[in-house]
Amino acid sequence: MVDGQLVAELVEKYCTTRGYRYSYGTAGFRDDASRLDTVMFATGIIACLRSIALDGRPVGVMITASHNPASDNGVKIVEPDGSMLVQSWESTATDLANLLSSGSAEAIRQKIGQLASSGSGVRPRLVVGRDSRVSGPRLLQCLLGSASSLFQAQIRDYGLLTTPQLHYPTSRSLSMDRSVEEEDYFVDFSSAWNEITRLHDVEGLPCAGLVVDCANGVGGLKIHSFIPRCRVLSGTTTVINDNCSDAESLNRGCGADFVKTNQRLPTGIKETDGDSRLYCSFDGDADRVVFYYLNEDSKFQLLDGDRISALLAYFIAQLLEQSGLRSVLSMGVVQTAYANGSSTKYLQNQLNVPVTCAKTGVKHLHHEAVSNYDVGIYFEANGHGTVIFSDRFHDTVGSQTQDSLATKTLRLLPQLINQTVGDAISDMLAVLAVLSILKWSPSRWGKEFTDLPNLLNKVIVPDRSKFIATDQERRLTSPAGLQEKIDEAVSRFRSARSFVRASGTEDAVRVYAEAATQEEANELSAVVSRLVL
Ligand code: 16G
Ligand code: ZN
Repeated sequence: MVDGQLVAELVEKYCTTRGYRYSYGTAGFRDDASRLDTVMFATGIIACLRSIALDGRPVGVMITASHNPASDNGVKIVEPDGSMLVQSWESTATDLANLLSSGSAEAIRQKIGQLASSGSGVRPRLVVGRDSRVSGPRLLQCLLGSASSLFQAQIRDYGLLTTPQLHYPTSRSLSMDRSVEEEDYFVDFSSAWNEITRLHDVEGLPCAGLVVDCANGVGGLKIHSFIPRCRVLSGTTTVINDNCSDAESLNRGCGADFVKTNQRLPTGIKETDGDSRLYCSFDGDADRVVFYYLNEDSKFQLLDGDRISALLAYFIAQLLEQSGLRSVLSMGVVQTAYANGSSTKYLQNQLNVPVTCAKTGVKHLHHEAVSNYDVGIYFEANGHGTVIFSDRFHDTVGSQTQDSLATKTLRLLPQLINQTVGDAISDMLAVLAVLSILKWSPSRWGKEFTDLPNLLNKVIVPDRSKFIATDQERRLTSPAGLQEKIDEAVSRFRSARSFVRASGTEDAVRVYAEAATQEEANELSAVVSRLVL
């Protein structure tokens, strides 16, 4: 039995935020860092219980607030297979955090005493990492406060990591007979890159060079260790916004979210640069990436997650065709309601690739990709995504007797693409490999289809929980009558589509509108935004 006095002391020391309501949302707990001590202590307990429930298999904990401002932070739990915490445990995490925040001292002592004694002799194992935020080390102490003191967990703290780097050792710890090191991650992905580019005799990029904007986050630190290992890239890559020691500059005027949301260049790149390089931006924890280039008029052209899906689908469909496997293995793309209508049409009509729509949030897309396809390509428009290859894919491609270039390439792709979770570094390599093999310049990639003009608006409402969506968030069932009004508004515009959904990360609702012209998209957005208020 855990000593009640110890519980009381730990709670007093680590759970100083009281009377606040927490919720384990789309990407874990996320909030202003000053309020997260209590929730970190709760997360230490939940992560240990999850590991115990899985017979002591290692559970990951990543401390990050991704693209949010430097003053925020957050935490998410990773399953031993590298996927996100199973959904059924999310409410357990929320309930415990709220009990620690608002429960009576006696209720807290009893609950923690009971939870900490339920280990049945299994010692939990945790794998921990954090992004570059200043609050990270302090919040880590709160996590250790419960995991070490109450559960005597075996903890491997990797220090500064990108989110996908944390997923990597979490999912590999059991299959290796030695401890997984960060070096293994670098070696795995750089070897796959070197092998695939050698196989195709790639000696240069199909553009004047590559510029990587690291959002002044942890990705900046890691990319400097990674790029020198990669043939072709080491001589052609410029890294910018890589100052993760300047805490306040994180995600400020730079990074994937800034570029996608504002549809403009980040700090450090000027339109007058007017060159034919390919640019990409990571977000603060380097789990997503968007690309862009400057066209002949030096205008910014975005190549977002929809474009990445389309490029990979085009390439992999071609490889499957050349290997005689197009009708043997199923390939499909998973998008969210935010995907541009043109990209969906392109995939379905030009490439003959089935498209499934999932709810926003990586776990939903991942699930659809795994459930439906042998090659499941999924990207949110914001650049978050990856490709999943099924066991049947590996068996079929592995047992092909003819060893064509296409088949060899199909064997290498799953090593180049981080299948556990979206990964800015690995996704960047996949895109660069495909462009180099196809000899497509950035503008050639951009010409595959033309986006429908669109606008994403944020509306602050008194209570976003009133907005209940259905049909993968494309329609509302509540407030009553609102969807009918949106339908009526949409019917007045050409090639139009609009939907409203409550944000999972901010206290607001989002209004998406697309139409034949930018003026119409803007007008539709304004009309629907007024309906929401
Ligand atoms: C989270 C999701 C991201 C999604 C975003 C939507 C993960 C790891 N992250 O950041 O994929 O696009 O939420 O935010 O799932 P929203 O609900 O505020 O629109
Ligand atoms: Zn992120």
